[in-house]
Amino acid sequence: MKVRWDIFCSVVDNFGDIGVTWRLARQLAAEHACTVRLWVDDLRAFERMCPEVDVQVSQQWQEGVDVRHWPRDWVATKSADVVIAAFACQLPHDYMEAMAQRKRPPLWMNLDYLSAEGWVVGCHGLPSVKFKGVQKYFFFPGFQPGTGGLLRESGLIERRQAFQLDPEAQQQFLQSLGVFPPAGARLISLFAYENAGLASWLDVLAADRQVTHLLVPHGRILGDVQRWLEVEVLAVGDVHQRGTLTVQVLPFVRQEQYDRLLWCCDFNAVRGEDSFVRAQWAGRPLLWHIYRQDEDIHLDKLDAFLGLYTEGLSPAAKAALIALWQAWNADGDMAKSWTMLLEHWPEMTRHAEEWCLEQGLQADLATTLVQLYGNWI
Ligand code: TRH
Repeated sequence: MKVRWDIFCSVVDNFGDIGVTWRLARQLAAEHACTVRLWVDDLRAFERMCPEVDVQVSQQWQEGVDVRHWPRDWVATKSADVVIAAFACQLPHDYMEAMAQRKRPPLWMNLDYLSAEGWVVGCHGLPSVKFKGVQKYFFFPGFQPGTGGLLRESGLIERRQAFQLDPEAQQQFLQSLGVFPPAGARLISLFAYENAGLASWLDVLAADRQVTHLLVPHGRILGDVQRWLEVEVLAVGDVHQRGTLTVQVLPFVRQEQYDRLLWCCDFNAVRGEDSFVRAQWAGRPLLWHIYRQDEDIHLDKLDAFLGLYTEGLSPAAKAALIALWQAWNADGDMAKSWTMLLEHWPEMTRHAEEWCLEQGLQADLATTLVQLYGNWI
């Protein structure tokens, strides 16, 4: 009998909630032969990364996953064997009642936000609340042994490496997006929240001797790009040149295409949670715009990740990377730290691949979940 999974996703804002749960649901269905229902309360956010999604229907199959619109008025349904509440979302009361009515209670887990902080190892797998005898557990993704690991599809790193060794495949992919960078141009992708530090970065890129082609998927950073370019409008497909910098606006593409974009680029600016992880699997240097939280607690998360990621870098390269990431996350001046980072480019590039391979040694998040269920029953 196939194990049945219910994954609940409430879209708070942006694309991380649906991005993570959609990826997990697909992987459980494709690689672990699980029967997966993905309950999503906002299909419009989902449609952006999976254009086949029909936002009008309450049930549909997408890539082997039973996608359900999570309605405000819950319709009674049986509980699955494993229940995942993503990012502390509150399950419908009637569904929890259905969980409690099962002969054997389901394995109920809260899939938490990703953090590199040390306490995550101690908290991963601990019991959380109980509902009528059904115990909920914390599941923490992470970078260190003892955490739930990171989402990584089987063979991902090998596919990425093969693609990066195939200039023709990369060129074809970029051309399919209307991107024709001049030979030898440095390719950078830019996915970020609004950021006052952007102007100083673009200034230094435009003044550099090295030619840069900056690819900006449609999103929140566009306003800052537009202000810097001093143009009235900035739309998908627009290309502008300032000095040695070309800025091109791309559409928001499906997740698989976004992966390829990251694999093509020499440097990726990413944000939130899922794109941050995907940039690490790209094996290229990256810049993280972390999701802002109250009382600046996100800065602790940033420092914790930097602590892990910079291990093994030379002191000068480490200082340059930390300065750049801190400037980016505090609307600081990017010019000096970017110039510093460029001095360590080969080391940064080597290090990004090493970090990716090292992380790839950990069990991936979906496999960890499946193993956990196996041990639990
Ligand atoms: O969209 P985000 O800012 O999501 C955030 C974070 O997850 C944050 O931690 C959370 O609290 C908040 O949402 C609610 O960034 P993230 O996590 O990178 O998600 C973006 C998703 O969009 C990711 O799955 C990659 C995908 N994507 C595409 O599919 N196509 C694209 O063109 C781009 C740029 C992204």
